[in-house]
Amino acid sequence: MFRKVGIGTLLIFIVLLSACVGGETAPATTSQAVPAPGFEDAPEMIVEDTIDDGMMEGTGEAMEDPMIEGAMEGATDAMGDAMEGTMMGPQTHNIDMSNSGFSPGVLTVKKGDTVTFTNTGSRGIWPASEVHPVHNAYPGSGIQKCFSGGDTSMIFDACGDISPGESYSFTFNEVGTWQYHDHKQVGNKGTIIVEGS
Ligand SMILES: [Cu+2]
Repeated sequence: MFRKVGIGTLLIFIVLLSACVGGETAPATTSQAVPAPGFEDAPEMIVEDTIDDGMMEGTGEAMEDPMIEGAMEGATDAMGDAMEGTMMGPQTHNIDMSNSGFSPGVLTVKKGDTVTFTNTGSRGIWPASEVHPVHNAYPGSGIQKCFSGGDTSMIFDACGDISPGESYSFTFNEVGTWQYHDHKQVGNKGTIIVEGS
């Protein structure tokens, strides 16, 4: 929230700066104008004009400063990231399951994201939460729930073989580091890191 306000303020500031710089090219500069008769002795006007010109020139130089340009680019990037994070919503990530293991072996996602495990191997693969054989490391999970007739969508367990070419998807709503394995080849393991949204 603060970040958005900060970016908005910066953008307004940039617009104001642009307006100032634009004004510099306008024919309104009066410092070199010949004072009207009778005003030669008005030092206040001359001082004012000098200050205005000085400010405008200073602003123009600041806009060309690479440090300022870098900050502006950074603000634009930050805005893009913020939009991606808040407007794109939950993402879906893919993990390949082969006969020899999972790829990527470590995957970081956001809370609410879905991971789709696709079998690219040639035998049945059964992804499930650690710890073999009970599969209860992920909150609420447990291999006994696969066979109790209840809703298995909330447990991190495929509850059976995923055939070659088929996939299994699970949505991670628990923040933490969750290890899993292939129940048919227990040495094949992977890790899903779930970060808060
Ligand atoms: Cu197992």
